[in-house]
Formats: sequence, structure tokens, C-alpha cells
Amino acid sequence: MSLPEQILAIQSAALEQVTTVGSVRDLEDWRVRYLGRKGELAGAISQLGAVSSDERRAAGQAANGAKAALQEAHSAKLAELKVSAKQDNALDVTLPGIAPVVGGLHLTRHTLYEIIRIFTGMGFTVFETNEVESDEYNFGLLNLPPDHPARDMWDTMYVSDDVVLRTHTSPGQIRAMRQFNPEPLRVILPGKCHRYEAVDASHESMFYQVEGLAVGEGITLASLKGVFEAFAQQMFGSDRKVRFRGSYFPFTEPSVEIDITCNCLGAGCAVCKGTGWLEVSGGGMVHPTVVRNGGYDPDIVSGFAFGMGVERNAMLRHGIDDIRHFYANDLRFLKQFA
Ligand code: FA5
Repeated sequence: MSLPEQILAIQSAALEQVTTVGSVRDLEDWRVRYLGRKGELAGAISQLGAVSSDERRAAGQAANGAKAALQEAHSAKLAELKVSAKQDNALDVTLPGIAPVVGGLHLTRHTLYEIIRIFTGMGFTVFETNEVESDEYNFGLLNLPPDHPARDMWDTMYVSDDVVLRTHTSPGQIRAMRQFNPEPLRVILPGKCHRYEAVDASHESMFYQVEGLAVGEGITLASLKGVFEAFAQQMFGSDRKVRFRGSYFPFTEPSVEIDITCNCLGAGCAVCKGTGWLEVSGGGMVHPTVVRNGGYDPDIVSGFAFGMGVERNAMLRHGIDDIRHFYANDLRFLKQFA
């Protein structure tokens, strides 16, 4: 094939190929391939010196023609691509907008804030303590020395021989008392707890508690009842009543389970299993040994304490029947409360 024929072949291949180009990026590749300094047309032109003068003249004319044709094709294609890109991005103000995804509070956090709001309204302050605790604070100082049989009430995850993931927020009682003594105190201790427990509809291995603690002169079980009644009425409804049932915790004496009247107001329903009452918390009068471990004199001051589950409160409030929904990260569940 003579050089002019080669140039015409390059030209027609290029013009055929440019019709298939669909993006500015591909067009640039096309330009480099045919019109670039090391492109096919430049390669053909570099052979001009090696051919006879007649062929060189014809080849020169062909090269000029090819270059002009390719440049024109390039400009036309570029303009065409710009027009279609503009159409793709065209703003249609009549289309409905896309709502941004807005995050929300997790149900546990929401419930926790509500509990905190109610207790701070009654003069309690928030006191946060360690999630990873020493065995001594989680048990020993709470009147549960090593080998005490009641340690079995808490299935414990040990980090080492004497360090645990706290099984309840009660160790915060000692930390708060040691910080505040000899002043009277009224605190709530919210926090994450861990138990090595079989997970079921009402038990998670990680859950939140809120501990309450008041220490001072003249504090009685009736103070706990009054505080709890005020809490229940704000949290669940103004017609709620509170009752205590005798119970056992090594760090309180006497110890109670605290029930409030159910949503059915005593008529009996599936949530309260027909009893009319819902259990919301453990509690009692702080054991004199624990008061002493906190740095107070139990002959002068007394205290009440309680500890309740945050998820359980949320379940009672919203009629949720399974605690496993809380941390399954199913947005269809969580979004109902966000
Ligand atoms: C305690 O943990 C005591 N520290 C409470 C206490 C504090 C008593 C101060 C006296 C004075 P208990 O193990 O019952 O008690 O747990 C208290 C609450 O935490 C329960 O009523 C429940 O609401 C919640 N809870 C306990 N275990 C779980 C669990 N596995 N999953 C979800 N919530 C739980």
C-alpha cells in the first residue's frame, strides 16, 4: 500500500471509530491514538522523507486533508458530548426532592435521657463510673466477699482474676460515696453492664442500668417509695402506683423488688401476665457495711439505693415484647422510636 493510501486508510478508520465514542475521556484516547504526537497520522507523516517526490506530494496532500478532517471530527464530537452531558445533568425543578437521611437517637439512649431528665428534676445528679471494674468494687465492697454464694446472682465476665466487666451499676455506689463523703448525696449512675447470660426475650448479655443512690440523715424506705412513685408517674403515667415486695441483695437491708401498676391499671393483661403489676427495679436501704465502705458512719446516716434496667423500662413503656430487638440493628425497628 502506497503512503497516500495508508494515510487515507488511517483517516477512514479514525472517522469510523469516532462515531462510537461515548465520553470525553474516550474521545481524548481517540485523539491521542490518531492525532497525537506519536499517533498514527504522525507515524505516517514521518515516512514522507523515504518516498519518491511524486508520492511525497500526494502523501503530503492526503496528510493535510486527513489532519483537517480528524480535527473537525474531534471538535464536532466534543460539542456533541458536551450537549448530552448538559442534558443528563439538567435540573428539573418540578421533580420532588430527595430527603436527606437523618439519624436519630437509639431507643435505649432515648429512654436513658428520659430517666435522667426525671431524676435530675428531683435533684439527683448524674455520676458516671467505670464499665471495667475491679472485682473488689463490683462485689467485695458491696458486701460480697470472694466465695459469697450470692455472687452466683451475677454471671460474670472476667477480664482477669480480679478485673470484671461490671455486672451492675452498683459498684458506682462505693465510688460516689467515696467522692462525696461526708456530705449527703443524691446521684444516679447510668451505664452499660455485662453478664455471661443466655440471651432470651428479657435478657441480653449487654444492657443498661440506672442506679439511684441517696445518702444522708433521716433517709428511710418511705423516701425510696416517694421518689419511685414520682418517677413512675412521670415515666409511665400520672395514675401509677408503686409497691414493694421483699427481696434479697447483699448490699441492701432490707431489700425490695419495686413494682408499678401496669398499663391496664390493675385489670390484668398479657404484659403483666394478669397480675396488674410490673417489676421495674431492685432496691432497698444501703447495707451498713456498704455505707461504711463508702466512708460514712452508718450510725449517723442512712441511704436508699435502687437499680433498674433501661431496656426493660423502654419495653414496658412501648409494649416491646423482646429485648433482642434492641441491638439487632434492624432499622425497621429502631426507626419507630428515633
Ligand atoms: C441488680 O443488678 C442490683 N444491682 C440492683 C440493685 C441496686 C438492688 C441497688 C439494690 C440496690 P438485678 O440483677 O435484679 O439487680 O438487675 C436489676 C435490673 O437490671 C433488672 O430488674 C432488669 O431490669 C435489669 N437486668 C438485669 N439483668 C438483665 C439482662 N440480662 N438483660 C437486661 N436487663 C437486665
